[in-house]
Amino acid sequence: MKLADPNTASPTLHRNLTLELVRVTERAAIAAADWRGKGDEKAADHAAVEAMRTELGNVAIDGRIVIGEGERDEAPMLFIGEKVGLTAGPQVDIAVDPLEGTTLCAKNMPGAIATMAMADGGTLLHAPDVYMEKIAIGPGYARNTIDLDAPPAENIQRLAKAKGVPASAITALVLDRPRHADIISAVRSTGAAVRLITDGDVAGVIHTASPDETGVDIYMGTGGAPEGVLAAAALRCIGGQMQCRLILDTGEKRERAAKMGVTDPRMVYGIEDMVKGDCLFAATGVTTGSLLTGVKFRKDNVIETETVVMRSVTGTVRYIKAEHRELAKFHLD
Ligand code: VTB
Repeated sequence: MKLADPNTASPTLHRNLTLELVRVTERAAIAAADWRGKGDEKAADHAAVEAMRTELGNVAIDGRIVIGEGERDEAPMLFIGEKVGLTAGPQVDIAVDPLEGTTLCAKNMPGAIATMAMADGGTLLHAPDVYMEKIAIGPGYARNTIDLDAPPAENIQRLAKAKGVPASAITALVLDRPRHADIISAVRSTGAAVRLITDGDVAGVIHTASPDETGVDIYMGTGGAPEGVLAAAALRCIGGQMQCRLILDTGEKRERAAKMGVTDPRMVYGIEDMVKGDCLFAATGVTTGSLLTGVKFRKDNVIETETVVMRSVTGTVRYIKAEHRELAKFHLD
């Protein structure tokens, strides 16, 4: 894949910031993990949000949340437009999902993560928390191999042709929702397989980037817009294609989006439209899933985390296993 020229790359997103992101998602994941299996989605989410916000407050950035927990009236913290960080450093846009998969965490099921992305100010899609149509594939295919507006069966055929395999060798990852019944049957009608997930499409999209490992070739369906921007940031770092459209199906949603600068409510966004320049992406496992190991609270008072962090300037992907021994800051009981 073509990487950014380090000489012209964003000076804001310097390499050491990657570790700051890791600290932020680690802290959110640990806070959420304390709520695993307690059946309380709200409490788990709240703990992650608060922890993420606190840790972001230590980072030397002048940050602005562009997409995340919701709008000011519905989200007390990390709301869209909120300023975060020490407000002393460079201006950056931040997309957050402090607990991606609140249900997974509350039920202690695989795949909950704490995740965020950071980019230069004004370069991440600024949009309300609405649903988003999405389609994504990994790197190595010709541009426009997929088309959000083509029928699902056609996208499978096009991808199979591009990969040089029969459609029956393709696997599509889809969120298991009644709204996806047509997509699921259309995909199966081609002979392709469908892998259903109950939640967590950020990891789902990331899985398309390594089909040999994950067995996932394509992601299709409707999920949250913040998750869409986060996944786009990850693919910006590791390669791949993605097309998305905000679902602005009421006047009220269109108005909210317009206030954030969305002038064309039907626009199809590619990765470069959602993440216009260099970015950093990080995710820490809350519950063990296909992407990351979850938080471990060890008997010897050590907390273990696993985080993946990516930087688009170089395309470097790091998996960071951490052992935390200074536990007071996590405010765990
Ligand atoms: C989507 C998806 C997320 O929740 O937001 C989904 O993007 C919600 O869909 O990854 P429903 O409203 O149909 O439940 C996740 O799966 C987890 O937050």
